[in-house]
Amino acid sequence: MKTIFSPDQLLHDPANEISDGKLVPANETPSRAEIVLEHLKKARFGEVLTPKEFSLTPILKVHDADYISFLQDFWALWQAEGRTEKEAFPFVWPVHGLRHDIVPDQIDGKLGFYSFDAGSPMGEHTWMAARKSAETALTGADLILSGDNSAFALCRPPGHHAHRRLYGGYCFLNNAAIAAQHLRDQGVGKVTVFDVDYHHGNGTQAIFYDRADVQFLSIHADPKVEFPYYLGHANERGLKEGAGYNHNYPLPHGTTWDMWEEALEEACHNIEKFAPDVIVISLGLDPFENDPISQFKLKTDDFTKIGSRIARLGKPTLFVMEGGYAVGDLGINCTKALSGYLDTVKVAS
Ligand code: SP5
Ligand code: ZN
Repeated sequence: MKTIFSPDQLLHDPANEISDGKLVPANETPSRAEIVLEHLKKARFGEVLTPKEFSLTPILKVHDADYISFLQDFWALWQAEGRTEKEAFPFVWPVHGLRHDIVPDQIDGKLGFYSFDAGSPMGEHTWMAARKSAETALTGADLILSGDNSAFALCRPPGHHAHRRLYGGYCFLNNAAIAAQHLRDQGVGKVTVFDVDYHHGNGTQAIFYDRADVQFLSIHADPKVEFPYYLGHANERGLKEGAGYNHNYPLPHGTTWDMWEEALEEACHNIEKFAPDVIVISLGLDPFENDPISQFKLKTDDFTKIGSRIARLGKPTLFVMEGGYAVGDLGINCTKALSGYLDTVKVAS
């Protein structure tokens, strides 16, 4: 399995995030990608490619043009306001009862307009890193299109919380959705996006909610008690043509492998019924027991089992990295998921 990664993805390097009423050190750091890369190399996992360059076209299939312009122009606007801080946080949002049909001119208004949380610092290089992260996913999709049975897009910053025109949850561009849409546009009939991150993939769900050509499934902490709070319930089943093509498996805090596996089996059953041509895995490693922001209890070897079960679906599979913040264990957990997949594919073929 080839890995795709660009060192430019390291340029987004936030110092802090807002949590528990204060600024705390950022969880979503460049070291996350570095440690995964290091472990994949140590395991002689396969070739590491840098992503190809893409025009904005495949990104604009998923995100609105005004949102993309905002991400591109953010740093210039921030500086034009005379701001000297290295990163920006929104603090006001157009929630219920306020207008969201007029985009403010001023940067603080724009930051709130295009975000859903205050936990996703944006800096000078955020756009560049996010674009490269999306190109990493797109390059992975192209490998699948050219006949590779699997690929690993080492995306960072992550993507699954980003909506068509909203950032949040450390995500700016929805890498998995961009890859899935690209696969469709290049002639793949049906795509499944299966999200195993600890947090609900609200952005991906919203992007494909009214579509029958892209199935979305997510196993995650119950939004009643966990970020992103306002999406991810079991009764969200899709709309219009998309009705029946969305599946959420919210689980309680403290979930261990036994309960997680039950959801995995149900999800895999629904994937088999849908019979996709390609599967995109939103690979979050934050269900891990020692993850600093997660309350699931998966162990390192459980990631091997996840990879192995996905392999038994028997479809071309693109792995797209999402969350996972126990940096010391992230490399090994990610490698276990991917090698669990590969070892099972090898036995089968
Ligand atoms: C991609 C991804 O995994 N994004 C996750 C974003 C979660 N942001 C909210 C983090 C809140 C952490 N607060 C922990 C409080 C512990 N005292
Ligand atoms: Zn997560």
